[in-house]
Amino acid sequence: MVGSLLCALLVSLAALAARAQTATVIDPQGDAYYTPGLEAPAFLDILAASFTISDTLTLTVDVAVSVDALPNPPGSGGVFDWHFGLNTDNSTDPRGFPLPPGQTAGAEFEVEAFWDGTAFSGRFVDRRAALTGGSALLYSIPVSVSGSRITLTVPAALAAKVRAAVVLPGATWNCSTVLVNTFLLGRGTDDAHLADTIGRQPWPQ
Ligand SMILES: [Ca+2]
Repeated sequence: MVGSLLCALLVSLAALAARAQTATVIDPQGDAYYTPGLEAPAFLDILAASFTISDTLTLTVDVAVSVDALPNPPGSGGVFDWHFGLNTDNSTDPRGFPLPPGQTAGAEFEVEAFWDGTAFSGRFVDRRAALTGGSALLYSIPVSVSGSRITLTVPAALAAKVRAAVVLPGATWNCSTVLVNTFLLGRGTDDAHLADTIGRQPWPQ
């Protein structure tokens, strides 16, 4: 009896672990511009982005060319940034990082890949502490590249924070590419140059 109950429980747990929620969005090619008339590089031109929720979070962005051999970002301390915003609660707008201290943005969490001219790195940011006077929490996360796809993986312990914070139906996610001329944006948004954007999308169901 105990054995069969345990077996049923394990089957249920396996089903829970296997059930992933995914959202994929397609974006036009040739629409990546820093400003009108100033074209951004094709590796910042988003063709598709996806967000999959299981035990971990997996976020992919497909761009118009391979990202296997990227140039140095222009400017001192510059990085290219493939960025996801996760807006788990549409009723709150945390202040500050990575924006200047007084500015707010809707995303409670950020997941992003950086290229600094030498290597890729991945970062997960929990911005919620800013709602109660604290500072954003930053974590390094795995990033991998293959051809024209960049894949970010949010480990289970961090993914659990996101899943627990989701307030449906207002939760959204978005994806954008950015040239950042100064790595930490405390100096103002003039340092960040948006290239391409997929606007807010419904949370994966
Ligand atoms: Ca595009």
